[in-house]
Amino acid sequence: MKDKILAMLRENQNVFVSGEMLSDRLGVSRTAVWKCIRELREEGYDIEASSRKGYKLGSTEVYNAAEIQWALPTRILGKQVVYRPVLDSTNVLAKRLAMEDCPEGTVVVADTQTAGRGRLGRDWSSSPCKGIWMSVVLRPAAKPEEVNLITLAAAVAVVRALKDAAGVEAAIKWPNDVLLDGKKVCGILTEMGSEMERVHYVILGIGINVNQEAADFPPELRDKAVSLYSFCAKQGSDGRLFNRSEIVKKILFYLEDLYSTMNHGKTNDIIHAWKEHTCTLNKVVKIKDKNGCMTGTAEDITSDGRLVVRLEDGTLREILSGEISVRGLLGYS
Ligand code: BT5
Repeated sequence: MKDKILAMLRENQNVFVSGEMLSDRLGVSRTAVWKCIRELREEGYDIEASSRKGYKLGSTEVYNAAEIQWALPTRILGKQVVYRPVLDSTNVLAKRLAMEDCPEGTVVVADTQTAGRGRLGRDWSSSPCKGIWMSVVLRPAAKPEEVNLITLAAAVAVVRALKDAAGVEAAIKWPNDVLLDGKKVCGILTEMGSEMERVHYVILGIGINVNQEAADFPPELRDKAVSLYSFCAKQGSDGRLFNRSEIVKKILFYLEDLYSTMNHGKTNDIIHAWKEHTCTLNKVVKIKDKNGCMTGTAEDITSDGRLVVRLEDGTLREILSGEISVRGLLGYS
């Protein structure tokens, strides 16, 4: 019944709905309606109550599984959403669920991560209640070496979602960073369980800085990290905070579209979309790998997502993973 009341309030967001109407429609007493309203308030919903006018749902953000699933326009992704106020890492729980055979498209979100992870054992700073820390379980019909494309697809989905949510044009630094104004607004960590030829599951971890102010980042990140909110505030926005559930929905929507394109073998569409948004091609890049450091120009990416770099001696090198710095970005001048 609580869900039905919430649905009716949502249909009339920011408008009063009378208690009488709610109790008539649902065939329950006004007291029962009031009890549900109290529970919804306890869950964080901003519901104004007036003895004359009834109940009005405000627009304060609520971030939980039900909110993400409300009017979610997907078929697979997000059909199961696991929300936790606090987790060590959403990737860790998603991996456990994947190993327990959870349905494809299961999404894990947390308000806070105490041990958020980046790639190569690095940390991911996850300020409480201000970012999107989510992981999606996928089971692609792909070979392990093709999984790179999922990271590229996720970066495109994030760029599209940020554009929808805030009208911003974010840029993708190969392979997994999404930047605003040259600073990192999102990082993606793709992990998989596989055999030589077969992928069992992929955990796509996406971290987005949404509503942080500069002071919410540890001092060492303040020059290289940015949130959607602080970027928009600098551009002269009205200073409103962003609704994380809405952004998660948009990401899942775009990701599902790209993922199904990929599963239908149209990998070129992913590459094409990625190229539209990248800030890496035709730039001088520094590559760090186990053999040391090399400089070259990023010329292209291959159909499986490797970066093609022309080194200073004129030879071409394909990079599958690892670290690159792009001249002009994140401290490489
Ligand atoms: C990444 O690693 O960018 C992948 C980050 C993935 C985070 C998500 S959150 C949900 C899911 N659960 C997890 O535990 N992880 C995923 P990498 O390319 O290695 O970048 C890590 C580096 O980015 C760090 O060493 C810092 O320099 C910087 N960094 C850390 N936290 C940041 C933040 N919140 N915003 C911007 N940069 C950050």
